[in-house]
Amino acid sequence: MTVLARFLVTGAAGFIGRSIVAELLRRGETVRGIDNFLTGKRENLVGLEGMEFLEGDLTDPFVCMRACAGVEIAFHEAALASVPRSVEDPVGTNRNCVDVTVNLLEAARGARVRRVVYAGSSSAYGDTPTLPKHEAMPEHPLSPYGVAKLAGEHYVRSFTRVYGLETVVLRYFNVFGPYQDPASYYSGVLAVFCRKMLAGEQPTIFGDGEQSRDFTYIDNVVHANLLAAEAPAERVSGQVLNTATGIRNTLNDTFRILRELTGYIGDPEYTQARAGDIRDSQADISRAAELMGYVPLVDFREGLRRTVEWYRETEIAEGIFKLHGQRARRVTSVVPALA
Ligand code: UD2
Repeated sequence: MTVLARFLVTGAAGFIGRSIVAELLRRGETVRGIDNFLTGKRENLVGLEGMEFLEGDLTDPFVCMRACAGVEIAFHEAALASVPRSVEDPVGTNRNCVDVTVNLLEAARGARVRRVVYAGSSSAYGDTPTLPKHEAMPEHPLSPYGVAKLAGEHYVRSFTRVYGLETVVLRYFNVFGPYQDPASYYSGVLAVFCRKMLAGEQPTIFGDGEQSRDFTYIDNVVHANLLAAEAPAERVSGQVLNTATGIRNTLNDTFRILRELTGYIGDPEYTQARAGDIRDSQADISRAAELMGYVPLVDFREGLRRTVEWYRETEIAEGIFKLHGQRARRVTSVVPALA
C-alpha cells in the first residue's frame, strides 16, 4: 500500500531542505522530497531513506503537479542560491528561483495543498542602511538573487490574497551548519572558511572584513519552518517573518572565533569586495516571536562549534567531505524528467 506524503520538501538534497526532511522523519511524518541535483547532492540523502524521493526539475509544471499530489503542506526550499552566481547568471537565477516558485504555487493550488512555507532571503532588504531589518521596511534588493527571492515572496503572497492558499514567507538570514556545501566558489562563507581552515588553507575575505551578517544556525531555521507549518492560519498566513538570531557578527570577528575552533594558524587574505554584496545585515525577530512563538534555539558560537565539529568528523569519516568537493565540480544542469 502506498502511503501518501503529508509533507513535500523541494530542494530536499540541498543543505536546508535535507535538514527539514530529517526533522520531519524524526517526528514520524510522511515526507516526499524533490530535487534536480543542480546544486543538491545525492550524498545529502543518506539517512533520509524514509522519504519518498523524486528526481525532477520544478521548471517543468508536470513535475510540480506530480510533486504536489496528495500533499497537505509544502516547504519550498528549492532555489539557485548565491549573490555572485546571480551576478554572473541572472537568467539562470530567475529561472530556478522565480519560475519554479510560480510553477510550484500553481501546482499546489491545483492539488489543494493547504499551506506553502517559502524560503525567503534577507537579501530582499538589500542595502537599506537601517538596522535591524524589520519586515515592515520597504525592500531594496541589490543583486539579481535578492530580486528573484523577493519576486518569489510576492508570488507567494499573491496566491494567498487571490486564491486563498495558506502561505508563510520565512526570510532566512545567512544560514549555516552541517551539510552546507563547502566546496564551491558560491558556497556560504562559513562553510568555505570551515573547510579551508580545517585543511590549513588560507581563507579569503572579500573587502575589509568589517561587513556583518546575522549568521543563523540551521536548527533555528528548521524550528521556524515547523512552527510556520503548525501555527494557526489567522496568525501566520500571508505573513513575512524574519528567521534569524537578531545578532550580527563581522567577518573579521567570525574569522577569529573560527581560528580558535579550528586551530588554524595565520591570517586571512584580503581582496576586493564582491559586486552585489551588502554591507550589514541583522534581523529584528520580534514578529516571528509574536506570531508563532519563534525564539532561536542555538546561538552563533554554539552553532559554529557544532559546525566545525561536523566538518572535522565528516572529513575523517569515509571521505564524505572529499566527495562533496568532487560532486561540486561535476554539477550539471541536464536534469532527467520524471518518468
Ligand atoms: C545572501 C543572503 C543570505 C542567503 C544567501 C544565499 C544577505 C545579507 N544574505 O548571503 O540570507 O540568501 O545570500 O546565497 O543578502 N565572503 C568572503 N569570503 C568567501 C566567501 C564570502 O569574504 O570566501 C564574504 C562575502 O563577500 C559576503 C559575506 O562573506 O560579504 C557573506 O557571503 P555569503 O556568500 O556567505 O552570503 P551572502 O551574505 O551573500
